[in-house]
Amino acid sequence: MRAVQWSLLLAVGCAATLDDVCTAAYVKAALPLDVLEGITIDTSSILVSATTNYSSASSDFFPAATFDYCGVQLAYSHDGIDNDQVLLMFWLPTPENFANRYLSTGGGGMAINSGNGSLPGGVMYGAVAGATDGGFGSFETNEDDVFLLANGTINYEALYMFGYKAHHEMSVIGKQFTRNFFDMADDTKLYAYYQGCSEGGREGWSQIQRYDDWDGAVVGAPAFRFGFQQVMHLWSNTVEQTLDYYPPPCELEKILNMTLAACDPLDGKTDGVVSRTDLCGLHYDISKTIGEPYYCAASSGSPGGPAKRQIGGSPPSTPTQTGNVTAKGVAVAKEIIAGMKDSNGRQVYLSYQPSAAFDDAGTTFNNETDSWELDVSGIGADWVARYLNLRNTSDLSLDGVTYDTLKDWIYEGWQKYEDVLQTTWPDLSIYHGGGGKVLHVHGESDFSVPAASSVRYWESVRSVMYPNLTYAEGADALIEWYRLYLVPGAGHCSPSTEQPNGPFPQTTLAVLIDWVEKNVAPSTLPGTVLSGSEKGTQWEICVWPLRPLWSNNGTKFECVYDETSINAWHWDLDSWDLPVY
Ligand SMILES: *[C@@H]1O[C@H](CO)[C@@H](O)[C@H](O)[C@H]1NC(C)=O
Ligand SMILES: *[C@@H]1O[C@H](CO)[C@@H](O)[C@H](O)[C@H]1NC(C)=O
Ligand SMILES: *[C@@H]1O[C@H](CO)[C@@H](O)[C@H](O)[C@H]1NC(C)=O
Ligand SMILES: *[C@@H]1O[C@H](CO)[C@@H](O)[C@H](O)[C@H]1NC(C)=O
Ligand SMILES: *[C@@H]1O[C@H](CO)[C@@H](O)[C@H](O)[C@H]1NC(C)=O
Ligand SMILES: *[C@@H]1O[C@H](CO)[C@@H](O)[C@H](O)[C@H]1NC(C)=O
Ligand SMILES: *[C@@H]1O[C@H](CO)[C@@H](O)[C@H](O)[C@H]1NC(C)=O
Ligand SMILES: *[C@@H]1O[C@H](CO)[C@@H](O)[C@H](O)[C@H]1NC(C)=O
Ligand SMILES: *[C@@H]1O[C@H](CO)[C@@H](O)[C@H](O)[C@H]1NC(C)=O
Ligand SMILES: [Ca+2]
Repeated sequence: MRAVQWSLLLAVGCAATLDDVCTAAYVKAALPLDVLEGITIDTSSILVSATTNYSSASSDFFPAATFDYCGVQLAYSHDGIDNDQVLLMFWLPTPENFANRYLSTGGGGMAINSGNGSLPGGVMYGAVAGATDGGFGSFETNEDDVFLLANGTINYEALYMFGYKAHHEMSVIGKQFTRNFFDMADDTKLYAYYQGCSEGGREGWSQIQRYDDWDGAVVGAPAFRFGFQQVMHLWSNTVEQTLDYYPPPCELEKILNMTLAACDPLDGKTDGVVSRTDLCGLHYDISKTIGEPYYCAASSGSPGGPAKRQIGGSPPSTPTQTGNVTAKGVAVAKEIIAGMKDSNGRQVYLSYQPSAAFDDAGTTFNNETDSWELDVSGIGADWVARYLNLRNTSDLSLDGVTYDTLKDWIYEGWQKYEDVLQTTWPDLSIYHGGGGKVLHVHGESDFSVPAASSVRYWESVRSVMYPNLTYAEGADALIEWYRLYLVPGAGHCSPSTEQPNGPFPQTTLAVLIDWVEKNVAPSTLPGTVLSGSEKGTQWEICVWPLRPLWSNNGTKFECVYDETSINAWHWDLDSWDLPVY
């Protein structure tokens, strides 16, 4: 193909400009038509446009930058499937700025991409950056919109595209397209990367567990162990129903605020950041908040009153909330943090760390009864209604639902989607064999995907891949290529509003590039305070299983090995006979 089209692919050296290469004819000549069996690229589908002096704002995952790029959208189909169309979006740097790099980007929630939002994070490092629509109809269409063909009938193609197929196809096509576009010699190395958080973190792991498409991946707060993770969102609601107490949000916020204040100094530095949620859990009893007064001003929200807390929905208006923290409120908070149990008291799943906000526990105010009521988590409801019950609805009643019902739902989702969404395969020998590296980050105060979920997976990989080594030897061996960093004070894929003085690792892809291309391994991960009075302050984030600790009144920082704290992150899920990776 390249020989035939040589005339179009000439001079992509230093001499070529964006205008030379950012044309439909040039892109058409660079399409990797035969790169994957079963895939046909639609050569008439190409959209090409050059953008100069594009300014992308500072985000949690990359700093601000200004650059020129060539935007290319193309479509392909799977042979043998009717009416199939998958869209890919690539942003390509100028020939001058291209640094022999390719980056795949992922989505969030039930989206397989973040629109164009993550693409600057590649182009600014001289990488071609790609996003896929998964074949769901458009870049804006979420997988749950197309998951059912009819009530009772799963759209398996969409499911498997979401699960792992679409990303593999994008990487293979995107890498060869990059080589062709920049006319790379066969013996020139193209470095391939990935960056994504939440569902995007799960998408990253879906590839690392199966392929060696990438040299390095940045995976944030992965929403993996999907059968557990989605039902986890219903745990707080089920606790409220079981204990028959629906706390005003302000009461839980007060418990949270007092927890933060009490646990902040336990890491050795009083800075508004709970860097050691493990010590918080071990040493702070939230019963101490009982009787403390709380106050939250009334807020006006969307007209129409109570609405389910769906992603993107605006909150309903709430009245002024005043009172004292109750024993019942504390009982609800304690049960949430203690994690899901079955009716025999055996542990079903892990939970959020103390210091995480109680988002899943949000209640809704009924202005007719003048009371706070159950407000079922939208993510949890969508999972059970759609993916387990196969009904075209996001509504779910929790009437009659017990702790054992949640366990049944987990088992059903785990088994049904084990090979496509669960995404906790612990043997990474394919990726590791290909020389791949992983930087895995997770906010320690994550309120949506428990930080302990990432710790559990890292531990599963260690114990499965290095079964004959001691814990320390196995950790050392794993750290050679897969590092986990718990980010002090951070929430879900961003800094938390309650701990704005905490850092966020904004330059992780740059760190990964140095590790992959220059063999500069990060002993600590750099983090930056991204807002508030401490904005710009630099932090070092410790590599798991080391834990941060200040001494000398907060002036000396160390990453320490603390077995009691490490053990506090490990949950014995004794409700299950099967291993839970
Ligand atoms: C590029 O954009 C910046 C700000 O966005 C502006 O100040 C500058 O003049 C622009 N440069 C060109 C060449 O258009
Ligand atoms: C994404 O980028 C492409 C290429 O620059 C552009 O055509 C498209 O409008 C962008 N989409 C959005 C939603 O901004
Ligand atoms: C599901 O319901 C939505 C409206 O809520 C509708 O647009 C869509 O066509 C329905 N899908 C199926 C498969 O019935
Ligand atoms: C919790 O702390 C935040 C930040 O200081 C404050 O804005 C909020 O009002 C507090 N909430 C309660 C219930 O005290
Ligand atoms: C009470 O809520 C309903 C919607 O549930 C809304 O229409 C009504 O305006 C509210 N009344 C007051 C007094 O806020
Ligand atoms: C809250 O506790 C204070 C004492 O700390 C008491 O004076 C007040 O009446 C209590 N308020 C309520 C609503 O129970
Ligand atoms: C599919 O299920 C939803 C939710 O139960 C229901 O509202 C809808 O009417 C059903 N659609 C059909 C075509 O039966
Ligand atoms: C661990 O040791 C057992 C028994 O000596 C051996 O069969 C197995 O291959 C070893 N596993 C690894 C991963 O080295
Ligand atoms: C400890 O540090 C805090 C904050 O920097 C400071 O206010 C305090 O005086 C210090 N205490 C001692 C004993 O040095
Ligand atoms: Ca602190």
